[in-house]
Amino acid sequence: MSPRTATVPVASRRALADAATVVRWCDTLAAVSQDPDRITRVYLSPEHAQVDAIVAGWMRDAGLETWQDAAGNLHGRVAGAAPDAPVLLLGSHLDTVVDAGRYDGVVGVLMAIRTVARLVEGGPLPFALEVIAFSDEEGTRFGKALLGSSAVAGVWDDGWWDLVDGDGVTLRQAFTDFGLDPARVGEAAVRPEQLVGYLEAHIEQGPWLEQAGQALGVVTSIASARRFSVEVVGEARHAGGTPYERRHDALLAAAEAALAVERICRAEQHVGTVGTMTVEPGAVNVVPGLARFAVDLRGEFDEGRDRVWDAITDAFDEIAARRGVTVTPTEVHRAPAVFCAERLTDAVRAGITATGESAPAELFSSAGHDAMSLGLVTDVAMLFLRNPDGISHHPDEFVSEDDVALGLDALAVAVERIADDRGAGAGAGAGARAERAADHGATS
Ligand code: HGY
Ligand code: MN
Ligand code: MN
Repeated sequence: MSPRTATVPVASRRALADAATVVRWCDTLAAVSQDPDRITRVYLSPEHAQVDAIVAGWMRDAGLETWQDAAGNLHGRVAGAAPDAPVLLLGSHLDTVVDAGRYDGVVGVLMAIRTVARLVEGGPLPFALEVIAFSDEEGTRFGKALLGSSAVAGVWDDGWWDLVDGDGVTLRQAFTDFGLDPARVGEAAVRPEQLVGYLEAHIEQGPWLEQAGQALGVVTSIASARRFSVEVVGEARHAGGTPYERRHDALLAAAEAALAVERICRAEQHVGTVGTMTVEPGAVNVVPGLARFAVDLRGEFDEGRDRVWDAITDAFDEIAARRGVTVTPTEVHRAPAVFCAERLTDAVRAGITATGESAPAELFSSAGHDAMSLGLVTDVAMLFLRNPDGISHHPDEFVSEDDVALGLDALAVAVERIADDRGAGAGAGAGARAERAADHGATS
């Protein structure tokens, strides 16, 4: 990471005003949760509908035309200079993990809305600007991540319909209950030939920008990921009368397996996490006969990720044989590593430079993002915002209003640069429109 530059980036008055709006909106949406004392918003839930209704109102107030697509994602668009103009997509997600922070995904959607409002004040761009608020990036409810953006990318897999949530509700049933038609999910797919690309602003969810003393960073690539649910079947037995030699303890086998995930990933410079574990029958005086746990595995490249997974399954096989249990992984999610497009990362870099940062930080994203789905059909780039202490997926997740403001200036200039690069004379030069818009305060 490049050292801190001599100049201290300063945000425009417009960006500072918009950042205050964005942060206030994040606080508003934080109150929309299935749990009274923490933030949890999952796909196809009443909270999904509620948060989309609120954000759609903000989109319309900013002059965007809004609609919900066939997979439950919220879209807002302003037209380009010509009716058949291509589309530049911006956005992020509004769903959350359990007991989430209030900025993961949300801040990127709201920054996109304010950026579109700011740029169109100078008249239409050579492309339409479309903000997408994806409805399921985390995979919290059904285990499979990126459901919303997978539909938009046209890679929906009908095998997902039978995924079930913690209450045994299938994805198909949840779709229908939400008022969507499973047979029409394909209609959510964008037409790649119409796209200029996809830009996503997001908190870093790591400590590196803070460590580098920088507010913003440009993402080079996004982690390759796989997720598994693992079932361990042993034998429930009496806790008192069963000698160790006769035990097939599913919990202890699962515990060893979880430690093997950590040991192998540390050794191979990957990250593997066991985030959930359940045990049955779940009685103090019964040797557990069944355990289930989830594995989240990530790496910079698909090949390395798969090699590490092979080593993990070898360890599972050894534990199973030694303990006389079965250990059965089932893959529930897989996303290839996505490498951001130079054409768009150059624009993001120009945006960061325009804020006064002479050596924009560049970093790999070990967090997954909707840009991974969009990267299957168009060029993508991401702008990261400093995330103090890297705390995320936690109520203490934070991003400063000043950094949001710098991010808004950078995003506006990045879009302008993309417009200028298309040689359409959209502005007097990269950032010209953004500069003009910066001279006066936000309109809402
Ligand atoms: O899990 C992730 O990396 C992202 O926050 N969904
Ligand atoms: Mn997340
Ligand atoms: Mn996210």
